[in-house]
Formats: sequence, structure tokens, C-alpha cells
Amino acid sequence: MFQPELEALPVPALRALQLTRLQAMLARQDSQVPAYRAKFQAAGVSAADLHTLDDLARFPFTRKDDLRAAYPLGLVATPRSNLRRIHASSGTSGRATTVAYDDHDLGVFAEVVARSLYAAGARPGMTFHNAYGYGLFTGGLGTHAGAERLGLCTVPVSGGGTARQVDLLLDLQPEVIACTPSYALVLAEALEARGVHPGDLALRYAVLGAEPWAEKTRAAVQARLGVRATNIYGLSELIGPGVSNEDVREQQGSYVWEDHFYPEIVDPHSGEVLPEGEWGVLVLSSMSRSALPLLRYWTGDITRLLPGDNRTGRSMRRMDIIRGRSDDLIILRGVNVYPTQLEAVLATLGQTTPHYQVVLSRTGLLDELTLRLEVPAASAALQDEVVRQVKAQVGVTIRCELCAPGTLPRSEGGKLRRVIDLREAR
Ligand code: DLL
Repeated sequence: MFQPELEALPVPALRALQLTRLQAMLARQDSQVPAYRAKFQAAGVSAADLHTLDDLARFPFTRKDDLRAAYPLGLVATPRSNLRRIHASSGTSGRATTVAYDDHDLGVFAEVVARSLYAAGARPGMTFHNAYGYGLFTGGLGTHAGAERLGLCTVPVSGGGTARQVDLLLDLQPEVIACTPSYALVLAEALEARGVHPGDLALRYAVLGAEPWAEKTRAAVQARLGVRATNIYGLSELIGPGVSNEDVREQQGSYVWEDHFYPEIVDPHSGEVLPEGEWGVLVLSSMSRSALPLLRYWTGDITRLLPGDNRTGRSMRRMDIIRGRSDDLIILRGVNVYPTQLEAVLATLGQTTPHYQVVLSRTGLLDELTLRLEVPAASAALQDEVVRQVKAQVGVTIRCELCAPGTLPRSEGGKLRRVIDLREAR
């Protein structure tokens, strides 16, 4: 562990720390952020009403719309002159939002990323190929600072320019790589096209995140790059990458750095808090941020919480993979489907590559889902098997279209859009 005194804090002490930090956060919001004061008044609560962690459920959520309404810096709880950095969220759904950090927040950011990279296998002295995009996106600079904190030699290559990335992987022989999972597959293809084998590289660990992915992709990245791959999760509103990370030794759910981010899982419709183990929307409070403390932020990401305290000795809870965003939920003839569930089905079938695309269309009044799959060799039997297994495991009837290798869109370094919705276009 990078910080055993925190990562393995006994649960009662961790809960006590969380309560104290949440109380301090509420007091700060109440006194420094007029928009929060107004929200508390409207909800009939006051900052002093949090006596136990269960009381948190009485407090209002913060949503993306609150950030939009306060654009650019209306929720900031510190004087402008204290700010040291501003990032902007990707703005893939609706207008972009900005997030701000002071010195303290940048310290927290570096710390949680250092912890994440350590859990992913990185150790001081290793070289780190950082292919997350640098710029307004939090991925590049956020991961960079954490890598420096851990003591890695960082190559700030950023996203894109794949041929150059291949050169650098060969010339500098990094042990650790970080990028989106879809871009890891692009790099694997480019390396193979150049006749490079995993044995020609020093790579050992890949830290993949920023978009949903599942076991099929993990298996492909691990085999083709010769690495062990872990999931890193985060979002700009909370900090950026480094809200949680898997431990490379178990690869079973990402430890939420619970001394800084308080997780809840809520029902997507009622907002009610759900028990541990149930799937729902992840809601996070950024307990120790000073410039932008967010209360019960509705991430829109669908996951579930799993207990901590297993083989790795950490007491902090883990989160499962992100099945999708609540706004990505496809309701197909009454059945809920997330793209990662389809990827999970593909993992149970051989003969497919991890490249797939989901196309939604409408014939008459009926919605259709077509799963487009890249396969080395198309066969009617495989096509039927995919349809049959999706029906059996997910409960929906889909169409399956097999495509030749290299024909589906690839990541250009950033997040890949897998779902194409043609229903509105008609
Ligand atoms: O994507 C921060 C990040 C950078 C995370 C690098 C990991 C690695 P945003 O651009 O604000 O921040 O997008 C946040 O991306 O709400 C999820 O929907 C999605 N996301 C992030 N990590 C994962 C992951 C960064 N590991 C949004 N699995 C989040 C699935 C992820 N989805």
C-alpha cells in the first residue's frame, strides 16, 4: 500500500473521519457558497443537521445542472486568487462545465493518483508512458502529478499520434502505461502491425479508465501488450482520475479512496440510498476538497459497492465496473440494457475481438439494437450464437452484424463512443 495508515484504517475510525470531514464540508458550503446555502434552505436542512452518516440521505444531491447554472465558478468556495488550476469536463452530453483547484486540492489529487498507480503495480523508479490527453481534460495532468508524487519517470506523450507512441514504447521501454482501454487496443494493433511482440517491450502494468470497459477488453489488452491491467475511475467534478483503482493482485473492483470521496449508491428513479451490493447510481461527496467541495454529486454512473477488507488488507470499499451511465441506459422493448453487459456476453464467447459497436434504430414503432462485432472470420453459426447468448444472458432479442477486422471506429486517444443512436435522426 502507498499509505497503509489510511488505506487500511479500521472501519470505525474511517467512518469517524468521514463524519468529521463531511461536517466540515457542509459548514464550508454553508458559509462560503451562496448556492449551497440556498439549496439547504430549500431542502429544509442546515449544515448542523449531520449527526451521523445516515443523516446524509436528508441532504440534497448536486447535479451537473447545478454546475451549469453556476458556470463558470459559482460553486467555488475559496477566493479566486487562491485558485491554482481550472479544468473543464469533456462536455459530451450538454454544455461543458469547469472545475477549480487550490494548492490543497492539487495535493489531494496527486496523493489519490499516486495511491491508484501504486495499487496498479507501479513502483518508484519505473518509467510511465502517460497517454491520457493533456489539456483541459483532467486525465493527462492529473495522472502526471500523481506519477511524480509516486516517484515515476513520466513521459507526457498525451493522446493520439500513434506511430510516435509506438516509437517511444520501443525506445524508452516504460514499465507502466496509462490510457483509455479503447486506445490501449489501438496501440496493440499498431505494435502488431510493426511486428512488435510483448516480449520486445518492458511494459508490465496498464492503468485504464475514463470510459466503460469490461473483461473482454481486459483479456485482450493483457495478452496483446503483455501487461496486467487495472481500472482507474474518476470524474472532473470530484477531482479527475483517482477516485478509485483496482489492486493489480486481485483485479476485482476498484478501491474507493474513501477518506476523500464518500460513496453512496442510490436508486436512479427515487434517489433512495440502496444497500451495499445493489446496482444503482454512484453518488459521491468530495469531503476534503477546499476550492470545489461537492455534496452528494450525482455521477450518473451505474455501479455497485463491494466490501473492502479482503486479501489486500484495505478497509475501504470497492466499486464494481461502471456498467454505463444512467443516461446511456438503453431501454429496449422494456428491458434495461447497458453496453458493458453485451461486452460481458462476448467475453463468454471465443472468436470475437473486443471491438464492438451498438447501433440503435427504429423500424415502425419498434426499437432495434444491432450489435456490430469485429471477427477474424465471419460465420452464420457465430452470428446465431451471439443472438442466442444475449437473449439468454441479458434477456433481449438483438440483431448481430459481423464485420471484418479493422472496420469499426477506433479511439483516437480519447474516449470512444460505442453507442450510435439513429432513432432520433429519423
Ligand atoms: O474521465 C477522469 C479520468 C481520466 C478517469 C483518466 C480515469 C482516467 P471526465 O472527463 O469528467 O473525467 O469523465 C468522467 O467518465 O462519470 C464516467 O462516466 C466515465 N469514466 C471515468 N472513468 C471510468 C472508468 C475523467 N474507469 C466520466 N470506467 C465518469 C467507466 C469511466 N467509466
